[in-house]
Amino acid sequence: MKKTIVIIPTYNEASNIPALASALWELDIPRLTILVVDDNSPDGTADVAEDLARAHPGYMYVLRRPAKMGLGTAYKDGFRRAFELGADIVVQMDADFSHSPSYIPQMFEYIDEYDCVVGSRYVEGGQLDERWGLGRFLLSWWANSVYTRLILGTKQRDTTAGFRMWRRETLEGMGLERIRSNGYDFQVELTYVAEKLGYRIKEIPIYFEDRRIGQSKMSNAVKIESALRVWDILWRHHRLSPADRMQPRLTPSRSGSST
Ligand SMILES: Nc1nc2c(ncn2[C@@H]2O[C@H](COP(=O)(O)OP(=O)(O)OP(=O)(O)O)[C@@H](O)[C@H]2O)c(=O)[nH]1
Ligand SMILES: [Mg+2]
Repeated sequence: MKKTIVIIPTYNEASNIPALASALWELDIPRLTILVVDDNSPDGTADVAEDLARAHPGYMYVLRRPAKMGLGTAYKDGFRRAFELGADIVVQMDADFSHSPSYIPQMFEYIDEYDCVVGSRYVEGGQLDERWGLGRFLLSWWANSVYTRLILGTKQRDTTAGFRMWRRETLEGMGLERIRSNGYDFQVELTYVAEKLGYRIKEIPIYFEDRRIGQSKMSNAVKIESALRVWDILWRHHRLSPADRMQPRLTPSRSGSST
């Protein structure tokens, strides 16, 4: 049976984690395991997650990092830990309910046929929070679906999507050491590298709800910086081709998981 690990990077998400964990376990996906990657959140997110880990042994893990070090390295550390834990399927999602767990079963419908399934705001049927005004929507749509795609030539419409399901083999083939972005652009870099390496990506439409509780961490300055970094991503990876996929390594935990 496949082992699914959902990685949730957190910074001050103590009030979201228990409800999100319950919602994920209620999906009734066999062996669904949660890995929280916390950057020493002052609100004690890691302690809350560790209480859950004690109450649900083997289904919840907490990776504590010493300080706020950014989303990109949080995911890279999380992916490595997920491999060690024997993941066959890895899901990336935010802690704040912008990514509804209810889409995960739908993602599973495509993960045999595709190398990665993306919860997308910008394919037909996808939607942003109704509270977004037209200006905010247009700016986001333009940045994700027009600007970035024009520069990188990617097919994926939601280039900064943070809700994705990966096969382990895909993530291993990506070569995580090549991914260097750490902010919003981290997701863009994953998109670009995956496409350059010829992986098959399926976007499914999602309704993206604004965070219900907790504080926003992504400032406009971060967004602008990420927009400029698209050029760096292009420069570093434009020569990649499917021949540059890394060979998946058979780690002991992986062979253990298949028994
Ligand atoms: N470990 C870790 N997690 C982070 C960091 N920055 C953001 N996160 C988490 O990454 C996810 C996405 O961040 P959000 O703050 O929701 O970003 P956003 O959706 O663009 O903005 P808001 O929802 O308005 O805050 C959330 O689960 C955050 O807690 C970081 O530096 N380290
Ligand atoms: Mg959010």
